[in-house]
Amino acid sequence: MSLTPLLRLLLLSVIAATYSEMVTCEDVQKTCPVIACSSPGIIGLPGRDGRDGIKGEKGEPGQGLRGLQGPPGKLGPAGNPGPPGSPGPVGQKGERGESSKCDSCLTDSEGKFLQSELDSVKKWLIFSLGKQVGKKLFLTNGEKMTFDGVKALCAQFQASVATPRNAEENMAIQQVVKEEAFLGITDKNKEGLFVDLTGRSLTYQNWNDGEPNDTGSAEDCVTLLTSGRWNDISCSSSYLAVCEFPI
Ligand code: MFU
Ligand code: CA
Ligand code: CA
Repeated sequence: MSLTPLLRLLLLSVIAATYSEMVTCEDVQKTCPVIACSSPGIIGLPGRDGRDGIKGEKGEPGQGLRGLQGPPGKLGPAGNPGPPGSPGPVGQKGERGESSKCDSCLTDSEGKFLQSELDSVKKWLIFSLGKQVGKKLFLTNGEKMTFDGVKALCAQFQASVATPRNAEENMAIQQVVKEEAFLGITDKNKEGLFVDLTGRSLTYQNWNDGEPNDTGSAEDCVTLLTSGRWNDISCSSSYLAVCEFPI
């Protein structure tokens, strides 16, 4: 709304007069006793807006619709390590390690050298003293002794009393000895039933004619005659000792 300058001036005059009349007559009388009081004037216009009041308290939550669920949050930090698990099953035996623990161990080449030397010595021994058949080596020390003496002698050398399992082995023993020798065969447990020293029955036999005859009911051991045939004989008699060695 635009007011003419004249109207604006008139309005300002009225406002000014109103404000001057807001000072009461009594106020004026205190300072100026000359002015006489008269009847009250007209009620003035409302005053200007007051200043902003203090901030109010926080309101109750609104009742609007719930929003959509947001995206998943970022990955949290790693947790603490858990307690140790129970021991697993025992693994397979590992391969042989380097011989770093023993100072006196042989190197591979030293071992190979010694093995070849040992093989040579075995051959000389077989050539000069014994007779090899398959995996058996028959050897005699040339001594005559009782059957129990032969057993003990052979056991001392991790060997057993010579026991031919076939004609070839029987001949090998025959070649090793030039005299009658004990074999690893007896009928001590049951008369007439000849078995080897492990108790197994015989699968090869080469008895001399008329043997075994258990002369004097006292022949429970067996000898190899120079002919290669077998005879039952007293175990307490003395004959050549022949042992068989596994090779
Ligand atoms: C035979 C053999 C005996 C003994 C004797 C001298 O008997 O059977 O074991 O060797 O000869 C007659
Ligand atoms: Ca007998
Ligand atoms: Ca006999």
